[in-house]
Amino acid sequence: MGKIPTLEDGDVVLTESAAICLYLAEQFPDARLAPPADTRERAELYRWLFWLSNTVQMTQMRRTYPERFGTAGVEEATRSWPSTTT
Ligand SMILES: N[C@@H](CCC(=O)N[C@@H](CS)C(=O)NCC(=O)O)C(=O)O
Repeated sequence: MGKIPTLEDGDVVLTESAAICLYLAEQFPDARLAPPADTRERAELYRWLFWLSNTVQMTQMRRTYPERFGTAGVEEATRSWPSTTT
């Protein structure tokens, strides 16, 4: 089964959007896609990337495909999101 998104870069085949973002930032440092390593700003990048992939995506998947997951807890989880995401 195909997986979206998928990045192919030579021998590297990578899924997971957060991993792809970090990989691209490391491959193209001159583009300054990510703050420098070992900084508070870099930590914030990790925070939001993991929040998106661990919290938002899972809740959205449960909302989009309720037949796979059921709906228990979805409304409660969505209410806790910051207002900019609702
Ligand atoms: N955790 C993955 C989620 C990827 C994902 O859910 N992709 C969707 C399309 S945007 C998908 O493949 N949906 C089809 C399915 O789950 O069957 C990521 O961040 O890349």
